[in-house]
Amino acid sequence: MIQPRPFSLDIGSAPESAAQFDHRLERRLSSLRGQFSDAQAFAEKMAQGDPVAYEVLEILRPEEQGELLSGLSIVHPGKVGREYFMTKGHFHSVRATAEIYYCLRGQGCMVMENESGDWDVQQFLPGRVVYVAPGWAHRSVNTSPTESLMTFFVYPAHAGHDYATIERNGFRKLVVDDNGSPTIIDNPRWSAGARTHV
Ligand code: S6P
Ligand code: ZN
Repeated sequence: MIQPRPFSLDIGSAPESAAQFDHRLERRLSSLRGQFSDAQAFAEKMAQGDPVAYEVLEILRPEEQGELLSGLSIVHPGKVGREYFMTKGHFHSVRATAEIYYCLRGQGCMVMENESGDWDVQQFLPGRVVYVAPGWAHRSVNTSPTESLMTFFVYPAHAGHDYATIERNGFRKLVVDDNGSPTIIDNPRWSAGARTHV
């Protein structure tokens, strides 16, 4: 068992010092297969290699109530067709758990939706906090053409992850590049009928 002990992290001055983190997860574009609306653009991008779309640096703690999990999410710049590189996105398995994201670098947005039919998109700018309310699925999108989007996240350690619900239909909304401007559009693949509660 990891004994509860206080600790501190330097994320303001040296967020790239990965040595502070216990675990590094790398997600390549292939792990987002089926999530981009332009299948041909996805195939073309994959033919050029399978780039790292994002990384997650985590502090490991016991996944139990009372603890908090925290770390850095780093979404690299890139596009598949008109859609920007993004995270897979998920609901928390324990729906009644929230999450805080603090943007350190870059620009982008957090796409969110709940199971009551509501959706929301909040902008990420350095210094801005985005609050993901309990019951809201969330996906980070990097809208910068050149810079990685770096955010610090913290959430209850017993939250768990439900990726399957999002993998089935994606999010209701997509963020696409419209002549250089990030624009929110409906996801043609999303259908309310196919959505099931877990
Ligand atoms: C976990 C938290 C983040 C994400 C990370 C990658 O609850 O929201 O650590 O895991 O931003 O996103 P995803 O959707 O691949 O887990
Ligand atoms: Zn989360």
